[in-house]
This record gives sequence, structure tokens and C-alpha cells, in this order.
Amino acid sequence: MARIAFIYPPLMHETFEENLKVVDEDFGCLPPLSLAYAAALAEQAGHEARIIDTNVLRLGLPEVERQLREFRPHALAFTLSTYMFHRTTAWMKALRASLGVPTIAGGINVQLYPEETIRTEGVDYGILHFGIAGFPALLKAIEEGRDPVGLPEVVALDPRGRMVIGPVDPQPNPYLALPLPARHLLPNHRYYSIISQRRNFTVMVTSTGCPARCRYCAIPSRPRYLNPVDRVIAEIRQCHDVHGIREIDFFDADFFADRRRARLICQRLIDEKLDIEWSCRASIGRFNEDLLRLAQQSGCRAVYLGIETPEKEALVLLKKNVSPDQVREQLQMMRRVGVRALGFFMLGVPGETHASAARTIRYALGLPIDYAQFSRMIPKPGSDIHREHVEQTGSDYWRDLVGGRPVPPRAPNPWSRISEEALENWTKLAYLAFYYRPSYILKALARLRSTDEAWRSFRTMGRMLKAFAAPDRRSVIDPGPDTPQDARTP
Ligand code: B12
Repeated sequence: MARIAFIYPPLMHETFEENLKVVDEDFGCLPPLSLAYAAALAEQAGHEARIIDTNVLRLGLPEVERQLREFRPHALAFTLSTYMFHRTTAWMKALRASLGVPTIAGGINVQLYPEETIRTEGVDYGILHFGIAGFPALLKAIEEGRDPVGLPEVVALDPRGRMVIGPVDPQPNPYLALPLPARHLLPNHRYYSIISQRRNFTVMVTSTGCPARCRYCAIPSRPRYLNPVDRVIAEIRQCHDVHGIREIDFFDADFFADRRRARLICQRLIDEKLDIEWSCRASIGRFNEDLLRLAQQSGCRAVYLGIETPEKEALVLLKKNVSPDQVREQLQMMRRVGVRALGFFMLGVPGETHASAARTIRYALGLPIDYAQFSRMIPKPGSDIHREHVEQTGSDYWRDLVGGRPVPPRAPNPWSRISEEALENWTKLAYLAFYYRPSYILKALARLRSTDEAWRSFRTMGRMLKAFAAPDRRSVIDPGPDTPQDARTP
């Protein structure tokens, strides 16, 4: 039996991300689900696991080092996103140096950029896909002092410095072999999201991939697997009974994508009489009133919808098959049923001008939604737009970033016709215009259910005001001409 420490370093906003800094920072404190899955795989193989979530516990490197010295791990494990790549690998490097044990990285970035990942200092081994066969095999090899090069799903360098990717056994449905995430290793009472209302709160994912093909999103490129309903219910029941969880945010790209399955899950939640409220993400047009009523009865309180933009041409180019009429219809239906709506909007879509950005904000203000999130459109790693971006700019921004090559602070946006600075200002203005309406504030106050929630909302409102108090408003007040010369050239 080996001791494995799973470390979740501090999440920090990076300039190249789609959200404003203040939004990223106030999004909440959510559990590291991927690490909880990986830790469950380690425990299933008979090892002792510990997760250190530095975000929720507010720990710095020296304290983590101290705790690890006590735990005496045989290996250190991390999840690597592209965005957090350098921050995470800096922690890997530092902890490997001070503890002298190998480091293992799994997660989306290893999948996207295995070569750059494995050649980064501080990373000893990578795990691809779900790691069901590979992770236990790798831990066993480390424990027994064997060379793991060539093991299934393992990415490693051979003695000659060549990258070797072990064979990947295509699983029909990895969920059938995945244990439930090890939430018993997490401080479940500490987590919350910006809009959560109850504690304990957690996030859950019941499917991977997405049947929609929106070109700006990275999720459609991932294989589609559905966790069987019985397993989903078992996970929810465990959350409820063992971890005192009373609110769940489902992070599936579209929880209602498979209507039959969604209906079954809702019906089972009703039958099992669990005291759970939940929210999820869904595509416009994918759920009807009947299904939403059942969801509401089973505890659904909010649905997040990708509304993005009212601009018809951009919607077609991005393969986002919704019309503003459909959006309104769906939102009115949600009002009738009594489920809150959060709309995601993007600024900087193809052909974006000052006039269209203003239209998007007015559109958001005119919709019956309870929350809105405004982001810049960026070429998310793994999305169609990203592939197009590589062709248009002749370089892969993210590959260069993780490969340690110099990159500008933001990936150039060759689609939008207004500058990055102006886009940022429009995004700030969108938040101010949406959240600081007296009518909105009154409604938000009426919605509050606890002092904890009230405190979080006031703090976020205060921080937003402070962050947006002194933006360069010139580009918003005097937007200038909508001409191609106005564009920031890539
Ligand atoms: C839930 C979720 C979260 C949760 C939990 C995050 C976590 N890492 O656990 C929260 C809300 C906290 C979160 C935060 C962030 N997320 Co997130 N998140 C997701 C989401 C929706 C599902 C991930 C998931 O749990 N899938 C289900 C499990 C079963 O699959 P998995 O994550 O791939 O994990 C399996 C394997 O990959 C592997 N594995 C993963 N890590 C490790 C580690 C080891 C050691 C081993 C052995 C195996 C292993 O084992 C797992 C089980 O088999 C994905 C999108 C998606 N649908 O995949 C985005 C996604 C991964 N997130 C993304 C981003 C950008 C972020 C943030 C940077 C956002 C921010 N600005 O703060 C942070 C970064 C967090 C981090 N350091 O990883 C991007 C990543 C893009 C990229 N290439 O960088 C994605 C792809 C969404 C998107 N925008 O396209 N996220």
C-alpha cells in the first residue's frame, strides 16, 4: 500500500481566460471533482489517499509542505487544466524538490498536449483518459520501484528522452468501471457557488461530451459517455446521507440532452424523497415544460443556459442553433414553472462591433433571467474555433503557452471588429448594467435565503463596483466607428 497525496493548488485568474478577474474570483469555492475521482481510483487499488484543496482551506506552499511531510506520500498527484498549467506545474516542481517523490498529472491538458506536459519540469508521469487501468498500474510500478514506461494510459519519457504513450484500452463506458468520487476526503461543508443557497453544496458530473456542436465550446470534442441512472442516484444518495449535501450543481454540458434519462433521474429523486435542491446547465430547446415541471418537483431550482448573442450571423457561424424567439419562449416557460434562469452571454463573437456589443447587453437586460454571465469569446483549447484560430494565426496559442514559448497575454481575436480593451470595457459595462438596476437589486434581495448567501452577494456586488469603478470608459462612451480598421490585428 502506498500513500498518495492529491494536491489542488490555488486557482488564480489569468489574463487569457474568458471571464473578468472579479468574476473568476467570486465564482465560488468548488470541489476538485477530478481529483476526487482519481483519489477513489487509488483507494480502490488499496492505497491511502489524501486530498489537499488549498483553495477552500486557504493554504500556501509552506503549510502544504508541512502537511505532506507528516503524511509522507510516495507520490504527488495533480489535475492539469491548460489555463492553470504553469501555476500547477510550479507547485509540482517545488513539492517534488522538497519531498523527493514522483509527480503524476492527469486531466484535460495531458490529453490535449501530452508532449509539452511531460517535457515540463516537475512532471514525471501523465495519465490519459479516465486512468481506470493506467493509474493503479502506475502506482503499483512506483511502489515496486519498476519502470512505468509503456504502461496503459501512462505518458512518460524513456531513458533516451523520447515520449512514450502506453496503449489506451477503449472502454465502452468508463463510468461502469469508475468508483464514486472520494468526497469523504473533501471538506464538504466549506464549498459554495456564487448562487448556491444551501449547505452542504457540491458539484457533480453525470455525463461527458455534448451532442450539440457549438464551435466555440471544447466539450463536443470529448467522447460522450453517460453515467447510468442507478449510479447517478447512488452518488446523490451518498452525498445526501453521508456528506450532508443539500444542494448540487450538475456540471454536465447539457443535463437534459437525453430527455428519457433526465426524466428517470428526476423521477427517482422524487421517489427517494431526498432533501436536495439542484441546478444544471442545458441547451435552449432541449427541454419542454413537462420535463421542467418534473425537474422542479425533484428539486431543480436553476438552469444555466448558453444564450450567447442575439446576432444572427454570429449564431450561424458558431453553429449555435437558437433564435432570440426560441430563447424568449424557453425563458417564459421557466418563469411559469418557477425555475430560475442564468444566461451565459459572449462578447467578441464573429463580426462583433460596438453596436452589436451594445445590442447584446440590451438583449440580456430585456430577457426574463435571474443572473447573467458575460464572457469574451476565446479560442478554447480543443474547440473548433481553436482549430480555426491555429489555421488563421499560424500558431497554436495554447501549445505555445504550455510549451513555455513566449505568447501575448491574450490569444488574438481575429473575428471581432473591436479591440480587446473595448471588449473588456463592454463586458464590465454589461455587468454594471445588469446587476445594478434598482429593480434587479430588489428582486435579488427578495430571493435571499440565508445570511451566508446575503453576505456573499453583498461582497460580490461591492467587489464588482470597486473593480469597475475606474475602467477606461472612453471606448464605451465614445465607441468610435465600426470599421475593420478598428480591429486589433492578430
Ligand atoms: C466540473 C468541472 C470543474 C469543477 C471541478 C474541477 C476539477 N478539476 O475537478 C470546477 C468548477 C472547480 C472547475 C474549475 C475549473 N475549470 Co473546469 N470543468 C469541469 C467540467 C465541467 C467537468 C470535469 C469533470 O469532473 N469531468 C468528469 C470527470 C470524470 O472527468 P475528468 O475531469 O476528465 O477527470 C477524469 C480524468 O481526466 C482523470 N483525471 C483528471 N485529473 C486527474 C489527476 C490524476 C492524478 C489522475 C490520475 C487522473 C486524473 O481522472 C478522472 C476520472 O477518470 C469540465 C468540462 C467537461 N465537461 O469535462 C470543465 C473544464 C475541465 N474546466 C475548465 C476550466 C478552464 C476550469 C478552470 C480553469 C476555470 C477557472 N477559471 O477557474 C478551473 C480550473 C480547475 C483545475 N485546476 O482543474 C476547462 C478546461 C480547459 C482547459 N483546457 O484548460 C473545461 C474543459 C471546461 C471548458 N471551459 O472547456 N471545473
